[in-house]
Amino acid sequence: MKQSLQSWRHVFKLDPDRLIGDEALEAVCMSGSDAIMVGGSSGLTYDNTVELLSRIRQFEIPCVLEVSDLEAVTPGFDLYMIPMVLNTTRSDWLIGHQARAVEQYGYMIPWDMLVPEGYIVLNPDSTVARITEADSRLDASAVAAYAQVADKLLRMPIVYVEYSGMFGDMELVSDVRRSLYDARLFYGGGITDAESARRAAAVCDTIVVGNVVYSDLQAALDTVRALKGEQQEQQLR
Ligand code: 1GP
Repeated sequence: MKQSLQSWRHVFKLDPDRLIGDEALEAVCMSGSDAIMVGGSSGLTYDNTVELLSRIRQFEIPCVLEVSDLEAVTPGFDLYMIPMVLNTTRSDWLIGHQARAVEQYGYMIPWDMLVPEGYIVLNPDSTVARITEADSRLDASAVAAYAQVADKLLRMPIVYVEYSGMFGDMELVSDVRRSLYDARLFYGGGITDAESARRAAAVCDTIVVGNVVYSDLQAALDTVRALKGEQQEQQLR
């Protein structure tokens, strides 16, 4: 599964704390997206995570858990993504919570199923920025520097530029991508239609689409079509 992550272009992020009907969930899982990431900044519990996982498991799409709350960690996911917030001002969100989790549960951690994500949180008004007390007013060169620390020093496989709730600065994202050597660049935030999906996909490796699933399902599905059309065109060339 870790290998297949290298080819993901489109991921839907679903929040166990938000309601999604069976038909909408089926449409999301059958959309042609490359994976479902289960996660959210608040309100995750064991129960709502297990319930969402078991509903997604009716379909074949890969399903990974983004671990933001130890209480919500449940077995049965394909991979476990471990966010480490690079631009937090509190070391807990970079490494403290993770170290305490290892201390408590180290003996049962399936290490080969874990994938660290170096998060750079850039929307100061987002829940994740507030919770992690991220220093989100960074210019492009500062963001690129964080990204390079993650990629070249810490050897993280994923750098995740997170604008959750707003569409970010695509020039900045493009600069970040140019600065990376090995890491895959995930971008998430404010992708609400085919056009924003295409613009983000042009400057990163993997786009993550969250909120619009709950506010406008059709537009969410269009974000997949926008990318799959692009892939078909590339194959025909
Ligand atoms: C959130 O990056 C994801 O963690 C997606 O953001 O909800 O704004 O699409 P949106």
